[in-house]
Amino acid sequence: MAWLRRCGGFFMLCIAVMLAVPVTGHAETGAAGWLRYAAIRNPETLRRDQALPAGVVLLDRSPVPLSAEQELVRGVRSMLDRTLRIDDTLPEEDAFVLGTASEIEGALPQARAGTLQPESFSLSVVHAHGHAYWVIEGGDARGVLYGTFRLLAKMGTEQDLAMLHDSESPSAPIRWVNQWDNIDGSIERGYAGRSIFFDNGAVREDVSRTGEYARLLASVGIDGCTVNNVNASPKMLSPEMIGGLARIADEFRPWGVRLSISVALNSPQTLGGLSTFDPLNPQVIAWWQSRVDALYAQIPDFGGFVVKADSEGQPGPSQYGRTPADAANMLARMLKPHGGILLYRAFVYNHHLDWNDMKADRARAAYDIFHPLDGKFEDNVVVQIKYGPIDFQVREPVSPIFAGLRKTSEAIELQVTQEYTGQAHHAVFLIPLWKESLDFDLHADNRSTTVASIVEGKAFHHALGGFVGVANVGLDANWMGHPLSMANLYGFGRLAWNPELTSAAIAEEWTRLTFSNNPEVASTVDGILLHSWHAYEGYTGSLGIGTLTDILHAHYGPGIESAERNGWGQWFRADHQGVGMDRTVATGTGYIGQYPPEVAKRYESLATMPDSLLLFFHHVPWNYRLHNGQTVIQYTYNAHYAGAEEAAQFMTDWKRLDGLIDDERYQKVLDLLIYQSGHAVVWRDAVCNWAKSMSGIPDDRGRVGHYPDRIEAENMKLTGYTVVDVTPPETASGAKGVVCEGQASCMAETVFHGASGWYDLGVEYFDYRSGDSTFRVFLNQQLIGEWTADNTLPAERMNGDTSSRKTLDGIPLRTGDTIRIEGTPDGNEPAPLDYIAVDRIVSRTDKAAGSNSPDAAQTKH
Ligand code: GCV
Repeated sequence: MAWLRRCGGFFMLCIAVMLAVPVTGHAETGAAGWLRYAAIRNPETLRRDQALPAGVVLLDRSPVPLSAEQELVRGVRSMLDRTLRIDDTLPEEDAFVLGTASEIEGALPQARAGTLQPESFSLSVVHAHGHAYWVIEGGDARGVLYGTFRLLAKMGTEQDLAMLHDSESPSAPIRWVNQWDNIDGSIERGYAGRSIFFDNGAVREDVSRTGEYARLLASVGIDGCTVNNVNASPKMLSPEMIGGLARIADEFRPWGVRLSISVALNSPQTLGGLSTFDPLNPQVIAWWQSRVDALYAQIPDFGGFVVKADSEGQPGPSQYGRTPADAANMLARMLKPHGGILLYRAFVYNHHLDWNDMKADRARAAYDIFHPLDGKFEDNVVVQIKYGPIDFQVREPVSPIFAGLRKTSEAIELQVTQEYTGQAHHAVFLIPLWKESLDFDLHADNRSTTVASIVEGKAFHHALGGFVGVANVGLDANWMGHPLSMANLYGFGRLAWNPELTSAAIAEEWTRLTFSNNPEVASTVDGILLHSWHAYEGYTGSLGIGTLTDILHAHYGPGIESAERNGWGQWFRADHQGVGMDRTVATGTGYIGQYPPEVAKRYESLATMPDSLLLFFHHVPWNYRLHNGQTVIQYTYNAHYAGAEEAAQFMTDWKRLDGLIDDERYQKVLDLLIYQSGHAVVWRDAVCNWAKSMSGIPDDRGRVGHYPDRIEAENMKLTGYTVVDVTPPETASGAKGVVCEGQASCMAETVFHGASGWYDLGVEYFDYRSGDSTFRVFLNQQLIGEWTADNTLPAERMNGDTSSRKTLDGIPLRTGDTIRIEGTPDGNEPAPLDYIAVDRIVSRTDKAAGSNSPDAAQTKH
């Protein structure tokens, strides 16, 4: 198939489906993200220099279009092995022509695309003077850049460019990322190393990575970045810091990314030395004005402020009896003359709620506080709202405040960094979750009002609006820690640009650009991505109960009851009789009444309540029967087992890519998926055992609490190891483990009493954040496996965060064999063990030979 040919008088680039060329030995760190511009391989490339224009002319040489020109040259060079010639004027030959509307009008009037809004673009091939001009026309400079990235993405995904007639506009003006970077260089809920912006209390000397980040952001249409934590340091407004921020803004500017910062409302007091931070106090106002002036003096395109106030210990206007509108408007008025905006987060709630008060409900907070203020905000204030009323859980209903602000601009806050969704250790593609929120129809005023249409500003005719993604990239080479997490950053940008895009389309684009156009690679990676949220929900927290993680610490592994009996309000109120929060109007907290009537009616009644959110809204008996016919308890068991099985399948699926992508990323993802499949079992067992002991109802399939293939470490013959209780108990099999303390090394030994055969031998151990214990496994006297527990998991003790599995595949066991584990502690990590699992397998070789004899197997070894 030719990828380049003449067609109907037009030159066109038909980039054919790439041959499945095996890739071997070519290492990639992931630093390029989806901008790899991998070579488009095809044997029929002989005519390419006839069809592809050889030159590019840029009609506006200001910084943003210049980036577009450079990017086009870079992308074409890398993908097609051709260097475009840069011309100053329209050449007498085919050329790429880049410019804004007025420039195109002057140079190539035939090419004008009609009215283009700011940031929009149009792509077309225009024939004039006997030549073909590939025109990238922007509504403004950013539009030229976005159009160029789109064209390059089309090439990179091997789309047929024959009819290059594409016109796109962003859904909304605000398409920002927030970074939760602290000025000491750490990142709150960041899982990919230290900050690219800050170090040691200041902007870091070398900010080159920030420019690379801005390029990635711009490539998917993101136009703003808030560089510091919403739990903001007042020092963000010091003169030295503003100087540093100006350096970052210089890196952002060529990519059309505006810099903004989060501010602490008590800064006038803590930094300015005033006795108050009352937002209506004239001295306070004057102090803020001086800071805003200083910022715009150095950063003329400064984007504005993000404010977290009266939330989780952050100071706020309530201290002076003022409202969020008082505080927001005071700042917004100063930003307005410069085109700056003020994003005020609706994440305002009391984290000292009374657990014994059955009417108390954290979910109510945003609506209770912000709905009465509707219409009282300046028009450059945007209320920034997390998709659900709690906190980025694996599933939540959409926040009712989206429909509760008719006269106030709104932005949806999505969390790219996977705080509650596996961090940098589990593959979880979040686009389907976000799509469910964006597509949800709140039926305000009895008409269709999807969340997407609200934040786009269309539903209620808001002046502004948009999308904010908490990204938290770090200095690690691959930005997000887990290579597959980059799909979430990509997807956030693509959805913010166009929320109508499907999850499948986004997954496919990302996979092709990031890994390969090889159909085997694309379908395998897409399959994993598109099933991953469902799998994760399955093994962590189904039926809308929330992510059953340790909410008081890392928010990572299972820590189920940490959510109950405290002031944080992430309760699910489980007891022996039942489970779930009663948020009904009739008998519960009344939260459901905050939704528009049609939605409220659907949620209020059990008859119309969707199973997927049942426990978020209703308290029901464990044996309550779902619409799907299963009881709550049995569904809980089934979902957790199914989720863990899906996670194991991801690992198997990924192995199909061996040799089809570069070794480095192949191995890195494989290791992560192996870990994830083990940790999914930890989750599964913790939640199922907890639910069983809470409800007293056994699994009707007999799985929960019965593990015939396990040998508990506490039941093994121990030398040096001592038995300890693990808390919470469900995070260790049998609620106990063993630790090697005060010894150079320890041993746990058992005799295998099962039938002779081939087995996968899983060793469940605990891997603390610090300390690199080593483990060696012996079959009789033969060393069959050794490893170091050097993963960076977020705890320093035995629990659901640190429980990990090492599987030794294909071990031939005979009845009477001795299995011995030797653990050598390191630092504070006492080589802790939980159990070993001996899972019978039938190897491919033996299947072929019709034998499962360990004797035969051992001979072959
Ligand atoms: C930046 C959750 C997170 C916090 C975060 C907060 C917020 O509670 O755990 O780390 O603080 O949300 O969004 O402000």
